[in-house]
Amino acid sequence: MEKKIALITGATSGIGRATAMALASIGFDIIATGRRSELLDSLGRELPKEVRFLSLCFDVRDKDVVNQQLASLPEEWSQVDVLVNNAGNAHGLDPIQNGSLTDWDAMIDINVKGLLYVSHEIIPKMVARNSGMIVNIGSIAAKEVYPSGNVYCGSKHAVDAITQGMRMDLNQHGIRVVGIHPGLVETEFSLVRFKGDEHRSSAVYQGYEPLLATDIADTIAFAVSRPKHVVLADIVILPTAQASATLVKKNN
Ligand code: NDP
Ligand code: 8X3
Repeated sequence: MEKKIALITGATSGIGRATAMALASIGFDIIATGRRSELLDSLGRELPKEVRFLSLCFDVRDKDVVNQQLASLPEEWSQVDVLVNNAGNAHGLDPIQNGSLTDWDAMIDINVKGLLYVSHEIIPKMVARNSGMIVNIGSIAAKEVYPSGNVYCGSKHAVDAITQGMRMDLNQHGIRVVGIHPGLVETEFSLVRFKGDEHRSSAVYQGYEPLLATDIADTIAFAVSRPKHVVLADIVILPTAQASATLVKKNN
């Protein structure tokens, strides 16, 4: 049987990296993207030898580069069966009146426009084949809003709306669209949000057991391996200690 290809954005760390490993372990060849080429290289070295691996180093904010990288995929990589739109982050956690335009641009440009730029290159080829799956990584912040989460929550609500829209428009082409919405997962997420402040970022995950990137990756692997007549359309995954975006039971 011909091996299938998964393209995972933001595969240099956290959920994306774990997803690349999980999909490789269930038989996918992997296209991994991100901006840190050395981390893409180390992912390639960790994958089993029988897994074909292509790394593409680019910033999802640059639509010309996204087009250049994805429109001209080598023939043997051009049929992407599963696209995991994972690249994204929060930048800052400030009340709206103190918000930074740079942070707002980053979140809208990466989480929303970046997802669209990548999808724009891949979807037409799926439509031409009447086959494929798109997994969009939203968040509990796509379902709820929390204080000072304003623009991040807005960007993830947009991902949720775009995911629903994709499912409607691609339905007639047999393309399955999955929304995955994690709660608190311990990755580099908070380190990026708090601009490298390790003390502040590690505090986010103290006093309870957060999700691991592998918890999300395992769920994605389960979703992509369902039979063709099944789509896990919308999945919220929380740590047991978390009841909502604002309610986490801590042991202190
Ligand atoms: P990480 O910071 O560990 O990973 C983020 C990934 O996105 C990295 O691989 C990073 O790669 C990539 N990325 C960020 N900006 C860009 C860019 N401009 N161009 C290309 N790639 C980029 O965080 P997570 O693994 O936690 O986050 C993955 C997704 O999960 C995000 O969409 C996030 O919003 C979502 N999420 C995370 C949760 C959490 O609690 N951790 C909960 C809910 C959702 P590089 O820096 O090399 O470019
Ligand atoms: C990441 C989870 O609650 O920090 O999307 O927004 S949260």
